[in-house]
Amino acid sequence: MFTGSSPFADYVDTTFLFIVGISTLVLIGLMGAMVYFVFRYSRKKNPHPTNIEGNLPLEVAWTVIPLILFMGMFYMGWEGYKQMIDVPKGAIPIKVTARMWSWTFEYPNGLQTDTLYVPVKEPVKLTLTSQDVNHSMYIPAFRIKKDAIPNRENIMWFSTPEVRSYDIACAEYCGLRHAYMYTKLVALDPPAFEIWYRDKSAEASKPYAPLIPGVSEFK
Ligand SMILES: [Cu+2]
Repeated sequence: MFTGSSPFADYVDTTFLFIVGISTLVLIGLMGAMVYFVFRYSRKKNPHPTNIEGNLPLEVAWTVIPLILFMGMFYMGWEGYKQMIDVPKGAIPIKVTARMWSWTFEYPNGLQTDTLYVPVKEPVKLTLTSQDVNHSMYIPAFRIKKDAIPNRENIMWFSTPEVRSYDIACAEYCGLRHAYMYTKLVALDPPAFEIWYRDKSAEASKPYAPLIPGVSEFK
């Protein structure tokens, strides 16, 4: 945990800690008050129940403070969501098809692979769908997840910070081999990516045109 990447990881982690922090404070406050009342108003100490009629400042406080806290959580969640749906212009479009129990990635020229190769630091836009049941594409290191649903296209985007590989998992129970529905995302240097893309396209007899503008100088 907290070694995430992609443009969202730090923001998601901060939001997560913020919510867990507030929840912890609320838990401690509630439990503390409960235990205090159990002793303070036990039968021994308070044999005759007192009837308490309203307390305006207290009622305003317990309405307004949680309202501010919860609106704060909502705001942070909304801000994060906006970053995730705001796909940068020029992102490399890749189609993702899920099925029981594997993933296929299709590049703009029709080249298909079962491992997702991308150039490092370039924004990538995934369009997800499914051939059978509901799946969900989850890249834990990037803190992003999106459902892949039959007859529907969902969008997500990311960019990778470094040259390395990352896990991709299915996060929606989709049958017997759901737990094995893993693949990898491999981030390559832009020239290495273009070489990979050119060679794989040639193998699959697909037309090749560079995906990253300005990276045509590789040998
Ligand atoms: Cu699945």
